[in-house]
Amino acid sequence: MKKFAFRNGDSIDAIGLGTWKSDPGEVGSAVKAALKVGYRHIDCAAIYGNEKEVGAALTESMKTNNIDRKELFITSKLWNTNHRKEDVLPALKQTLRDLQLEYLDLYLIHWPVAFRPDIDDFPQSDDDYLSLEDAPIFETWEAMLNAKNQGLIKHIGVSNFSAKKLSGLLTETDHAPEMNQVELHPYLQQDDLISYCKDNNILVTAYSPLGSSDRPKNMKKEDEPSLLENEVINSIAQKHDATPGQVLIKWAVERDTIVIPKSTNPGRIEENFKSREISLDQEDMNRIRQLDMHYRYLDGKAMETDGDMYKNIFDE
Ligand code: NDP
Ligand code: 1BO
Repeated sequence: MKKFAFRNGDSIDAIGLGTWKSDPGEVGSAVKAALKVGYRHIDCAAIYGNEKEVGAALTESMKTNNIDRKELFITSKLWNTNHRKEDVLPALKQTLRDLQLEYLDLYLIHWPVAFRPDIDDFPQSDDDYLSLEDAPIFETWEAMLNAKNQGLIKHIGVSNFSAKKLSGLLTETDHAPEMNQVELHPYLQQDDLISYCKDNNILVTAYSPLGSSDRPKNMKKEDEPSLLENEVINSIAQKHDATPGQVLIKWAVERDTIVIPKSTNPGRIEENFKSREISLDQEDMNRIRQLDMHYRYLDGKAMETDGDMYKNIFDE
């Protein structure tokens, strides 16, 4: 398994298991199936509402498969309702309890947007947000850093941050994020953001690498382009006796990003992990490069305000 190194030399496996939309009753089996076939990296988040079941599965699998905690790489994310500096540690501790862990390998600020702490997961109106004056990202970041210094997190990073937002944070802290987790796939290649991160020693994780087709209806547009049915992806898959999913995952790893495909299907969990066995050549990479159309499956609108407080969250 290809690995990527953090600034202190710790490493993260290139392929992890995504858990968003993995339903209660299914996510535990998915995690167990993944660990059995060799995954050691699991991507979680408090907002996914399934960390308790993931935690139980991790504990059971570590025993059954004789896996040491140190072999695992577990990521979780701070939800938008917990950006105030005093809310970060309690949110992290809840996640640790749910995951039955003493520390996280990576904790990310999930979105560069703060919601009021008393709302239910998603805002209904602009009144449900906290402004950046009420909850400055820098203070959230400092609280993450404190948790890291207490040994509760090995690495800290962000998610859904544009180069502009990263650069804003870098001017305020000596401890740059170690990871930026963003949407990346052949239709949204984001070369400039990847270069920015590379130049600043920030690792990049690609989310929704297969097109996230199981998103809830209210987060989907009509007539979304399908990555898995794309002709070029399918012809490259045929050429290598592989599946379209494997081509998409291998492509992400080939361009030096970490990738976290979600599946609750044991066959596809294994198929996705085996993508490391295929090789894409330069011609394949060139053909996939042509597919970029800056298309976001997650356009961020669910996070934006009607007023000016949080607009254009990807800064483009
Ligand atoms: P993905 O792009 O991983 O797609 C998941 C969908 O693809 C599911 O419907 C799954 O179905 C299906 N699938 C999985 N493997 C295959 C395969 N080999 N062939 C065909 N279909 C397949 O979507 P996600 O949006 O879930 O992204 C992956 C992960 O990234 C998330 O689960 C989450 O952990 C993270 N993420 C983070 C975000 C953030 O804001 N930081 C935002 C979005 C995602 P099935 O389960 O039935 O196999
Ligand atoms: C609101 C979507 C979050 C997925 O990580």
